[in-house]
Parts: sequence; C-alpha cells; structure tokens
Amino acid sequence: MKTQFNLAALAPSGSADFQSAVSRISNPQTPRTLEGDWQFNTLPTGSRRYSRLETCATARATSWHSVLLGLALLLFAPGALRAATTITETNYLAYGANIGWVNARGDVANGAVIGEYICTGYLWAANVGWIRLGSGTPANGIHYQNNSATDWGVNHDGLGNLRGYAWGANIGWIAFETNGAPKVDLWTGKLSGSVWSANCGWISLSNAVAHVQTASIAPGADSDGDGIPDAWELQNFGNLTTANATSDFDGDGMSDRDEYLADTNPKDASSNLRITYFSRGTPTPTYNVLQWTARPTRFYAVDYRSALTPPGAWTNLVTFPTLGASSVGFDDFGSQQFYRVRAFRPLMP
Ligand SMILES: [Ca+2]
Ligand SMILES: [Ca+2]
Ligand SMILES: [Ca+2]
Repeated sequence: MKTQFNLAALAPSGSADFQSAVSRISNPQTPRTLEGDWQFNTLPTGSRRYSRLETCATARATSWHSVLLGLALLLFAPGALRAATTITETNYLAYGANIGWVNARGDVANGAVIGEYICTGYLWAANVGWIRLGSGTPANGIHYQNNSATDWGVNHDGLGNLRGYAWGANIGWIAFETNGAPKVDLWTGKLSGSVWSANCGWISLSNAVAHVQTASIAPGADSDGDGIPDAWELQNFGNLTTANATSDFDGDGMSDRDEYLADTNPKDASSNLRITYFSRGTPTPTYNVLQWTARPTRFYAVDYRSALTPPGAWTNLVTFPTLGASSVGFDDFGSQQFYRVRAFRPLMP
C-alpha cells in the first residue's frame, strides 16, 4: 500500500459534524516531543464513513497501554538537573554599550537558567561582576512577585516573555520589561530584546554579532516527585497533594499530569487535548482535515500509522514550529490510516 502525504495550508472549516471518538493514551514515545494525549481516527477501506475505535481511558490497562506508561516513567523521571546553565556553549553573549560583553553562561555551574516559570543563576560581566536572575525560591512557589527585598527575580510567562528584575551588586537593578521586550523564541531558544539598567543603560540580548540562546527550558521544581512542577500544582490547586501522576481532578479522562503536559485546565472537564474534527473527501477524495484543541504555550505534532497495534510504528506527518497550531490539511492515499495528535512543551531538556 502506497501512502503519500501532501501538506497544505488549511483554513478552519468551522464544521463540527464529526466528533472524534477514540483512544487516549499517555504518549511517551519520543524523548523531546512528548505527549499529553493521543487520539485516533480510522478510515475504513473504501469507505468515507468514520468508525470509532474503542475508548481507552488512561487508567484502563491494555498491554500496549501498560508498556507506554512504563516508558513514560523512565523518560520523564522527576528531579531533572537544574543547577547547570541552560545557555548554549555557542551563543551566550549579551552586550551593553557601557559595560561591554555579558556572559550568560557565567561559570557554567552557576550560569543563567531559563525555566518554565522563573529564571535563576547568574550572568557575568568582567566590568561589573555577577548579575543574579533571582533566588530560585519565589515566595508563592510560582513566580517572583518583585515586591520585596527577598522576593525578586526574572519570571517566564510560558510564552517566552521574560519579565521582572535581575540584580548586580555593582550596578543595582536590571529591569526585564515591556519596552525592551526580552523574549525567548520557544522553538529555537534564541533570545531577543534588551534589558534596562538605570546605571548602565540598555543591555542587548541579541545583536549583529552575538546573541544569547538557551538550549532548553528547565522544568519547574518537583519536590514531591510526581512529574508535575510544584508551581503548576500550586497555581491550580494551591497545594502539592491534590494532583499527582495518576489523579484526574475534573474526571475528563486526562490525568492531571497530562493536563500539565498539554497545558489544559485540570479543573475544567471541557478542557483537554482531543481531536475535535476530522473529515475526508473534500475537496478531493483523498484530502483530509484534522483539527484539535490547542493551547498557545504548546507545540503540536501529528503522526500516522496504518495499523493501530504494534509493531507498526508511528511516522511523523507534521510537526508545527509555531505555538498553538490547531489544524492540518493533507492528502492521504492510503486505504486505512490512524492519526494521533501530540502536544509537547517547548525546549524540553
Ligand atoms: Ca510536583
Ligand atoms: Ca483531567
Ligand atoms: Ca481538564
């Protein structure tokens, strides 16, 4: 069976005559491109009717399902290293006209760490010494409030924007603010924009000859080891006990951990990662349209395979390099195909 895909830009159809069914499983297959949820649609041979596969809730054990969950634990074991800098070895220099080059890798062990919620670590400038990005322990466990001498630092809003205050013992506060718009490109890790020091002027994170680039976005601290950052648990539940790796607070079939991975609302059963629309046959017999729920903080990939059960392997149809992609249109000349949609966090280490 020959299968060929032609991707094309797609305008949302708005039609909702097909409600996807289908299987859901935690997806641990690819180390960097994780997970959330899988959903499948099948195209019966020679038919344009869409049959449903059995629903497979996360807690329901099938042999395949169990294998996948086992892999998930291996791949996403908690307690990832956070101490070493996330800044790349090749692109680490910021520049200020009044203070010269600023090294975002610092001494590596204590260099800048760009995290999911907060930044930590230090920058180093020969002329002004160390510049600290924050204590690493915001008072509310989520973001720095920047309202006291003990609760300050640079926050990450999850969309790449860095806001807040860094501190240099020799130069005072350095503002990460809207005018300079310091930002991480969450696909490439490249930083852009500038930060402002009242004593030293603008410090550029990107210029014609150098820029700062982060290799990863460090996961938030996970003190209870359930695979969910403490900050997310506190933000959604106000404690570290309600949510764990298998809990499903809103009962929508997607675990709290998977809701974190897909950035959906763990307290809203209508918010989860799922296929919302699938069509085949318009405008040509082999043309398919697939739509799903998307969040602006996540990247998405669509995979396919011709049989649902192993050993058939998933093949990537498309991985979108833009945040929040929610649909794809493509030709599929196969007689039967299964699709899944994956959500993944930007720049996972
Ligand atoms: Ca946790
Ligand atoms: Ca849920
Ligand atoms: Ca939910």
